Amino acid sequence: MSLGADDTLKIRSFVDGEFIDPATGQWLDNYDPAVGEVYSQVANSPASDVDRAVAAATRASRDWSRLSVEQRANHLLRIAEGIRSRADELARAECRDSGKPLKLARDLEIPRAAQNFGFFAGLIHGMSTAAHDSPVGLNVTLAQPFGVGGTISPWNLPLYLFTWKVAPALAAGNCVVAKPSELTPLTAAMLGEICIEVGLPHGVLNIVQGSGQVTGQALVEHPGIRAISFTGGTATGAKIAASAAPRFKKLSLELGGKNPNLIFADCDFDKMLATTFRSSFQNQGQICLCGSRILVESSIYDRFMAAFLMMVHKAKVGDPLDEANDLGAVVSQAHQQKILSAIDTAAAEGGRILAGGHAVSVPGRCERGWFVAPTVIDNLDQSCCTNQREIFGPVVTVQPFRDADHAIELANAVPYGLSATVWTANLNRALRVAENIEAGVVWVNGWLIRDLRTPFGGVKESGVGREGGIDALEFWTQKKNVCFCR
Ligand code: TXE
Repeated sequence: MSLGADDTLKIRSFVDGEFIDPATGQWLDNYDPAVGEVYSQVANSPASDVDRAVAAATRASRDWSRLSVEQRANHLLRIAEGIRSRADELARAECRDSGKPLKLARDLEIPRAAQNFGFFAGLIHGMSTAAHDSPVGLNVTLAQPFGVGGTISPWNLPLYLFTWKVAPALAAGNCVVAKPSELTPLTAAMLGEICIEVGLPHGVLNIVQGSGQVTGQALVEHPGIRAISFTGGTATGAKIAASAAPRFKKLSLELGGKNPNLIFADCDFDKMLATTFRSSFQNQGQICLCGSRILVESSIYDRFMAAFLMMVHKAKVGDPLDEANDLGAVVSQAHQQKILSAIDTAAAEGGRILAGGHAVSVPGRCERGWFVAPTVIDNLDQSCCTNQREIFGPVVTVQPFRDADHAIELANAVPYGLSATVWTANLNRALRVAENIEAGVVWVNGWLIRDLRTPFGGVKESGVGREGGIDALEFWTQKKNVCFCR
């Protein structure tokens, strides 16, 4: 990264250990969503830059895949340390690039980015090789890396999700060509600087910056990349799957969600209320795990609504640098418009907007930023558009349910199946509900508790494949059986 001739910050691709200009000379404007202004430019790397990155990764992969587990783990640990040593700077960069509250980036996301490398550095020590003996042969099953892996990550948790994909791919012995979102490219570029600082061999991690249509598509189509891990919207996931299928690439797709939050009358009300506020509005609702459909047992519906609305009305939306604010800006003007138009649709469908429902103007430095008030809507049927489509903003709907069966029916009546939250003191019921909910992740009496050893992913239109723990290392390797014949 450096300043261009016009003094604008230029965010370049990182290829073979150095930062390069896009071969076509094309740059995209990059905005600070909290102030609504361009503050840098990001390379829109064409297919030829992706070629360069894949060639560098292919060269590097010979040595990288032959390193001992300790040597590879040490490189990952040095990256983790490099992230920690620049944590404050990274958190500020993430806040500026995405509009998210600084405290969220600083306390959760950047520490987790470092932890992703540390975790997989540890986990590879436990990778084992299976052997099956018989009178006619001894079979040894090798788990071999692909050579070069591709990763495509979104803008909502930029460095957190970028590293969540890159770390296991590298740990398993692959070199990587990684594409961050063009809306939030900055911290990935800083990670490139960290790779230089900690002496990661050239070509092991390459970061191609650019749009999905240009750079992302080139990465998906590249014959040198045999496995791709993607997190983003369901529509983009479908496009990627359609490009990858005829090329027989291995895919992991983490897509959207429309997650239910099931609240039974016997729950710990105060804990549920505080957590439900977070699961609704953390990161302005732009987390695939946010619970955007709140389902409440009828007997406590009025009590819940009164208490929840009081919290929502008190919530502070504003400058993400100000620690007193609960919500920052949404990621872009286009995304703000998408959220506001989803709220209009909800009103047209007969929804009652009980809180929010509008953009927020923030005086001072952020007066032109893109903010949306936390919004609560009820009086909508499960089948309406609002309750079916992902909004990915600070917008939740609330619906009453009669009993557990009704709650499960409502929970499952969407095309998605990423996560769910169940609030009840009755653990038998919690287990039955959890077993019957169509989701890859279910929390009982909590939310967003993530143990990196556990599998993470969705069912139905929320994706295919699992990330996390040993599942991630399995994704990034392919099995080869070698039979020593007797
Ligand atoms: O994401 P995209 P968008 C959902 C959310 C949001 C919607 C659209 O509902 O409103 O998706 O968001 C790259 N080939 N989520 O359009 O397009 C792109 O450059 C290869 C849920 O911003 O999915 C970026 O790096 N790559 C979600 C990444 O895909 C392509 C997080 C994600 O962008 C590509 C984000 C292509 N043809 C949005 N087109 C979650 N699951 O957490 C785009 N990309």
